[in-house]
Amino acid sequence: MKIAIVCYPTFGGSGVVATELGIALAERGHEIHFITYKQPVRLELLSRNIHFHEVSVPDYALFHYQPYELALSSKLVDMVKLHKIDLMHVHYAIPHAYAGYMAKKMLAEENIFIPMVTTLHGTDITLVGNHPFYKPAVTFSINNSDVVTSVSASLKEDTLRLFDIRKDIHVVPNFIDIEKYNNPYTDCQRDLMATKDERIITHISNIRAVKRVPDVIEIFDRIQKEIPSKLLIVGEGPEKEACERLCASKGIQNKVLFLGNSSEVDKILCFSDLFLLPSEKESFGLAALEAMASSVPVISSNTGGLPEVNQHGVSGFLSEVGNVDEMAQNALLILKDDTSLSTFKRQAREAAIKFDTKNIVPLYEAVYEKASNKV
Ligand code: GMT
Repeated sequence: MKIAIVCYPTFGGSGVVATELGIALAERGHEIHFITYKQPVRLELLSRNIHFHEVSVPDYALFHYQPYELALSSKLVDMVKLHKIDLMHVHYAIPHAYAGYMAKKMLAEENIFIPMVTTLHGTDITLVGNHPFYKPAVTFSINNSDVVTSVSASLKEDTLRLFDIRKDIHVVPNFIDIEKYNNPYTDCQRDLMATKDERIITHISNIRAVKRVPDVIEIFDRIQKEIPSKLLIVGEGPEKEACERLCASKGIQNKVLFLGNSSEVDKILCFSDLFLLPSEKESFGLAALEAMASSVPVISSNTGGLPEVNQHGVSGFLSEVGNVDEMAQNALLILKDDTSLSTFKRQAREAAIKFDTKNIVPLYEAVYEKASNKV
């Protein structure tokens, strides 16, 4: 099929999933057209089956807000016609599903009928989309998609609870290329980060309030009092400075490394012993899955879709949001000796295998088939 993928090109999980999906579909013989405002971060190599079309929004002084949705829907119309695209797959409801719907309507005027699949990723439903300013438009664009998918059963429940939805929602979980992680050829430079006797604890996120990074620091503070360890915080975001100040106030700034954004998380995870994800909300937790695929056990909150990913007592442990004492105790249980750590490492990897690309991407292909039969 010729598929247009609309996504955010940033480090966020929705953009990463959309990009990895496009790459996997291209490998399976589909022709993929990424349509967004910048080349997606994980799309390093363009290939015969992968194309990128940039949406540009020229600045015009009259506009207080530049109309991105308008430019995106016009670009979609032009690209669908030029490349004879069969289907649009939009990731993240705001504003992509809305722009996709407008493109569909404009194309229908020219007797071109194209199906649209919308994938809901999380904050488009639980945080932003639920705001009264956006809710009618989000409800409308979900109801007018040909097929809707969500990345977890929990996100499906949230969507049905928060919005007036008349559509079936298909759960298609996040996925990872299991071969890419735990790769014996990865250049695993552990000694750059810590000494031999130290455990390495990692957190990766966009350092927003929803991720509760201060809880990460609280948990780590308790761990480092018992076991020599280092904390690596990967990512950039608005809470970063406050977190740096918190580390300084606790006197642990020399044990916490803020590494900034990275497009090579597999290289960081390969030398990590434990992953912390104590989020307030998390529709799936792709970062936790990437850790597990790298044989890194996960201490997480039990919110949203996390219990569908992290198996309590197997790939790590889950606790109530904010229960940093319990999270630290469970972390110590995993880290206390090499036997316990290697058992959890093995189990984390095993629990990740069911989310391998080859098991999940065919579910999207089935969704495309279903959507195509609807127009
Ligand atoms: O919160 C993030 O890490 C970014 C966010 C996004 O919109 O890109 O991630 C959401 O989508 C990911 C991919 O489906 C999910 O794995 C994340 O759990 C989800 N984030 C939240 O629900 C907070």
